[in-house]
Amino acid sequence: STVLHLFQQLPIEIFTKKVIPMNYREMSCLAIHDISGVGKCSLTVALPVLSCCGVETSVLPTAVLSTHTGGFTGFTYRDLTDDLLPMAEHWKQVGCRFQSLYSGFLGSAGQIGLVEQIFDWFREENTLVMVDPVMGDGGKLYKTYTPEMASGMARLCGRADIVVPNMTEACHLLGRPYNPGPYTQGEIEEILQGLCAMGPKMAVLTGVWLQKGALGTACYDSQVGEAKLFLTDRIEGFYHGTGDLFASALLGGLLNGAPLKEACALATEFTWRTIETTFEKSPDHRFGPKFECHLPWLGEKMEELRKNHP
Ligand code: PXL
Repeated sequence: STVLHLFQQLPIEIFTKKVIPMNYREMSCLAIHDISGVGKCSLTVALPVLSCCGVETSVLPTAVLSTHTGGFTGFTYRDLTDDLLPMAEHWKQVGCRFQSLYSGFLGSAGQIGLVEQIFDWFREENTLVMVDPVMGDGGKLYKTYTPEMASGMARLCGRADIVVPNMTEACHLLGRPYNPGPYTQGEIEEILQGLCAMGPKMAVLTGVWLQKGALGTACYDSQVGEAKLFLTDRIEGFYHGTGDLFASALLGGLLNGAPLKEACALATEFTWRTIETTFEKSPDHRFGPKFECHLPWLGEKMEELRKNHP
């Protein structure tokens, strides 16, 4: 019948019109992190946040864990080091290109070297490379982090356009003794400039505070030459996964056209909103930040950015 005929035609029309070659896409990202099944950090945070920001995100999982390593014991850990280059090679074969490359938690010194190589393969003239040098927090290095990884992480940061360490990581990278805070504005600026001296054009620091009751982030764009601080009311407690949440939202803002300070302000507010909900509603913060209900807010902010920075 005619109806059946039309129905059979329809998918052919749609498919032929929608075949788009997998070439360079604006607002795209290759996210290189582990995937921890429970605990909401790394890829289980980067993927939803970047998608919400309108960024087409591909993932290169460095390891599969049952949970993240912060606060849980007995977690499983499946290392995927041997899969990294074959996966990236396949993407090269099928013509993948990415506007941004974003690395986070890495499991070994060997993995850091492979990520450097993958950066080299996919970096183009205008690629934005973000390195979150995930190494530790609260003055302590994570259980999986070994001293051999230090020089590799410094090298990887040197190849980034933007780095996003917390205070623990920044001090470790710069060989400074860890200071639990409070910090002076001069100290914060010195650390940000020290990070940029390692190679990246931009540095963003999390976990900064000048006085009790406040906590936030600071950013420095060496091309603009000014540091900016973004402070929010401190909410007591320790919140796993919020560094990844912040870095992902920051990258989303930058890819949507925001200058660094605007992206940093937005990502700081998004993270603070999430922490507030986690504080109110989560009996056990190890299970991750309650960010989902704040994604619509983030999505709206990204739409505003696209309108204001076409
Ligand atoms: O959020 C950083 C992170 C990522 N991945 C794994 C982790 C952590 C922090 O503890 O353990 C596996």
